[in-house]
Order: sequence, then structure tokens, then C-alpha cells
Amino acid sequence: MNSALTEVTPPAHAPRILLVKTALDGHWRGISVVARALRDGGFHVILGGMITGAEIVRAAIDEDVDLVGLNIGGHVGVAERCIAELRAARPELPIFCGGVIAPWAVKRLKALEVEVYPPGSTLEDIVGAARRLTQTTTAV
Ligand code: B12
Repeated sequence: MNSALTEVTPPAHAPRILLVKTALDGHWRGISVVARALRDGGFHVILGGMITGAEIVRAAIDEDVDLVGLNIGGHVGVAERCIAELRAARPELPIFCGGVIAPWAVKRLKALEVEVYPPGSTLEDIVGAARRLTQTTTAV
């Protein structure tokens, strides 16, 4: 029996999370670490890489996700446009975000009523937020 394989296979009913980068920067560690923590927390993680707002909307619909996680580089304006496109297409879909975000940008994102987990956030808090945010659509 391969126990490592058993550990990484999410249960069939696992809530589905789309994780993407909204800006093309070199800071990939954060999204990788968060993806792994969510997977280990029992979520089905779809890692979309760096894609545009329209592609995020398409992937969210095609993959029928319960939550979208945005890793935001320096370009908060791009993230704001992605959030607007997602809200227009799937208004009920929860969104949370993190990454290399300056304090002034955190305020702008929170004003859009998305949860923000900037550098220094614990993985426990992030996984806990994912559980809470997916509880409205799925039983975790
Ligand atoms: C490692 C590092 C790099 C590496 C990245 C390697 C990699 N594969 O990721 C390299 C060398 C490539 C790099 C490059 C640059 N870097 Co750099 N880098 C860092 C450093 C030292 C650590 C970043 C890191 O990995 N942290 C650990 C991860 C786990 O943290 P994190 O990404 O923030 O993720 C956490 C949260 O944000 C959150 N999170 C992340 N994603 C998501 C997603 C969701 C959905 C949620 C909910 C939460 C979440 O969870 C994580 C756990 O808390 C920081 C300084 C520092 N000490 O923080 C500078 C830093 C981020 N870099 C910086 C800069 C300026 C650059 C460069 C522009 C430098 C340059 N002049 O070339 C380039 C960018 C190049 C490019 N093409 O984009 C600045 C950013 C300033 C800013 N606010 O915009 C920093 C803060 C350094 C500084 N003090 O100036 N960097």
C-alpha cells in the first residue's frame, strides 16, 4: 500500500479551490505553500498558475469550484479587475487572497470584501478560512 499516495488523494466530496496568480512575478513560493497546506487540509486544489481575469472566470465555472484563492503580486489593480470579473460572473463565489501585498493594497482589497492573508499569515488561519468560506456550499 502506498501511504504517500493515499495522503495526497482528496476525498471525492472535497471542496474545490481554484488557486491562481493574478500577476506575472517571481514570487511563486507563497502560492505553492498555500496549495500544499490546503491539499493537506482535505481540499481539492486546482492550481491555475498565472492566468487572466477571463481565464480565472472560465476555470472557476469549468472546474465548478467552491472558492477562489488569488495570489497577488505587486499589481493590485489587476487583482481588482479579476475580482470584478469573478463577481460579475459568479457573485456567490467566495474569494480570498494573499501574496506579496503592500499594506495600502491590503486596505483596497478589504474594501472589496475579500479576505486578505498577507505575508506572515499562518497556514492554519488560511486553511481555517477556506473551511469557513466553503461551508456555505459544501459540507467539509
Ligand atoms: C524569496 C523572495 C524572492 C524570490 C522568490 C522565489 C520564489 N520562488 O518564490 C526571488 C529571488 C525570485 C524574488 C524576486 C524579486 N523580489 Co522578492 N522576496 C523574496 C522574500 C525574501 C521572501 C518571499 C517569500 O517567499 N516568502 C515566503 C512566502 C510563503 O510568503 P508569501 O508569498 O507572502 O505567502 C504568504 C502569504 O502572502 C499568504 N499567501 C500567499 N499566497 C496566497 C494565496 C491565497 C489564496 C491566500 C489565502 C494566502 C496566500 O500565505 C503565505 C503564508 O503566510 C521577500 C522578503 C521577505 N522576507 O518576505 C522578498 C520580497 C517579496 N521581494 C521583493 C521584490 C521587490 C522582488 C523583486 C522585484 C526584486 C528585484 N528588484 O528584482 C524581484 C521580483 C522579480 C519578478 N520577476 O517578479 C519585495 C516586494 C515588495 C513589494 N511589497 O512589492 C520583498 C518584500 C523584499 C523587500 N523587502 O523589498 N524574491
